[in-house]
Amino acid sequence: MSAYHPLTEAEAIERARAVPGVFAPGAELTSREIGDGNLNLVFHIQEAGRGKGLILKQALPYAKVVGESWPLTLDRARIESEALIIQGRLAPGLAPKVYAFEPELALTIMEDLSDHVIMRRGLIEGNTYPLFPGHIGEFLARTLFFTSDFGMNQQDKKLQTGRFINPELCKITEDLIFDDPYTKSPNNNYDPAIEAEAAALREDAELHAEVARLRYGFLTKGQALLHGDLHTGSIFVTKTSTKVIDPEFAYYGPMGFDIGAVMANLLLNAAAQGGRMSDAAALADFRAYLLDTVVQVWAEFETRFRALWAEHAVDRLLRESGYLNVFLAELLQDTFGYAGCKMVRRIVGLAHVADIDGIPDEALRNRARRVALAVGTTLIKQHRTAASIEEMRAIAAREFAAKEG
Ligand code: SR1
Ligand code: MG
Repeated sequence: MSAYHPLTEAEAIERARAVPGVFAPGAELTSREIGDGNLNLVFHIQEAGRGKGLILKQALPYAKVVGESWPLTLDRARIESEALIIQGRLAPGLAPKVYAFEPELALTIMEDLSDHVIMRRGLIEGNTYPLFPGHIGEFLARTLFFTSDFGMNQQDKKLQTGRFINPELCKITEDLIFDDPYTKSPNNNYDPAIEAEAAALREDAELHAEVARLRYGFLTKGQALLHGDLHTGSIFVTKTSTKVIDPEFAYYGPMGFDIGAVMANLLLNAAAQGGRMSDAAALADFRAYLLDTVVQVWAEFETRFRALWAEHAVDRLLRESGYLNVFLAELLQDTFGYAGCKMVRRIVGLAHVADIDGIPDEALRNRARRVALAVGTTLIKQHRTAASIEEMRAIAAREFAAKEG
């Protein structure tokens, strides 16, 4: 019989106590279930009177956001813990330390990051993170390069691809991002006030043709081991530190899907701030910061990726043929397209973002949704001609002015 069962808080404390070298013997420990994501239980275990403790993350056999009617593999916990370990090794300091993985309980025990905040929350509150572009550029460049055919033994990469076959989690993405928003799906979830915009998504053949290309890329382009769900709710930050968490959607896919996810969530926050910040100068400043961050993330990523290529590219023909420039030009275009898809899904699809859904005023909330849809659909439609990251800044600024002006 399987030993799997959802842990009680008391059981979580006992598991945490068994991790050597963290808590004093016999210490009084408290547990709080803090999971606010869509899928898992998360326990925060602390010792009375001391700062940091441990995080225990346990996969549930169904999608928490929907309920037991949506069963979901527990193998995602293995994938997440293995991805965390790989990402932590490739990008030191940018992922939480994993202390233990207990497969029979689908349980990962990891570093407590409660001295950080979830980046989505920090941005909603109008905070800035000047070191973030360098940190996430480093994370993206190193994790994507060193798990790809550019930076990893190509036979080992094929074997590693096999360990990250993640069909159920990929299916969620395939449905929620690359299908549902463009059809009448029971998964969709949007305010009737934006019915006209939702209908336009369903009827736009030009848009469907571009989404189909991006969907096919997600299905087939096994370029690198992706995080797979790299939104700002999967990133913990302080002013000086960035930690990427939650890679349960990890699989071998197109690099632009991860980079685009970061861009999309910065742009969703920028759209949301139009309904949150009432002071025009403060709004302009914060949006300028967000759009600068978009540009810097790409620049930091590209600089590092080029340096890694110069020093570590394993493939002679790819290295010596000038292929890097061709690759990066296509990657930028993928980044635009996937960023757009990720914006659209957060407005009309199943799972939204608090940046926009938490805007108190209903009219401003729905205006922010229209703004986000306009930016997202433009990114998708223009992705195959994108030649510079500056075009992303320009598209966002233009749509903000057009829809709010
Ligand atoms: C049913 S899961 C919904 C969403 O939550 C996760 O964070 C992923 O973004 C997924 O698409
Ligand atoms: Mg997650």
